Amino acid sequence: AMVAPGAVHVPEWLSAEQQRELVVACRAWARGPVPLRHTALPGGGVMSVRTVCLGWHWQPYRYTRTADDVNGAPVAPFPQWLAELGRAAVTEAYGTESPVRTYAPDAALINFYDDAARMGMHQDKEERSGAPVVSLSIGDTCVFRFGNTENRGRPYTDVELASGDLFVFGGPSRHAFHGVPRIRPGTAGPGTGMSGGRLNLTLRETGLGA
Ligand code: MD5
Ligand code: FE
Repeated sequence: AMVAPGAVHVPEWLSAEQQRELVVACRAWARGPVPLRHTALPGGGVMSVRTVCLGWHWQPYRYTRTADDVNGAPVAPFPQWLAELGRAAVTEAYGTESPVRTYAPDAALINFYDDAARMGMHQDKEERSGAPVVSLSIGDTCVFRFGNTENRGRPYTDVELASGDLFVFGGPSRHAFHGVPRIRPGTAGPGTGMSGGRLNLTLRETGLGA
């Protein structure tokens, strides 16, 4: 379903098997070389979600190759199989007339939400590419707030993102404000591979080059 121009929600896109495989992969990435952690914010706070990155390490508010704000380790590589999944996602969302041939994500942010985790309204502006962001959700359902490009407030649309759902943000939706105001604990069905909480993977083209 097209939620706004360039913003496409595809419920139940990932199979149960794909979800379990992604959870297994994320568990391994969560152990290192840079561990899953609450990102420290410049103002002294920490994010309630826990994050691990692939390809490029996101720190507020830039991408680096090493996790200078965590343990100094080089970020884990971005695997080609995940880029292929990203191209399949863009094709699913936009059809074959889409920019799928050139979609080449080189970074992933993997966010883990426990029952109390939230993400405030923000824009993703660190990427120097007009390419879409691909979002994959696994585990508990969340309320995803999709806003406007002007400010954090209304108008916005609340969308429930459930396990296996795909969301692609491209075109004019790429720089919309968005956030996750709540998780719905215990809503993941059996067979997702998660034992509580929500996992979100976002695939991005940083535009930063090799
Ligand atoms: C999440 N993550 O569910 C969300 C999904 C993040 C983040 O917001 O920055 O890690 S990504 C949703 C997204 C990405 C890029 C653009 C837009 C939404 N958008 O324009 O609405 O953990
Ligand atoms: Fe975001």
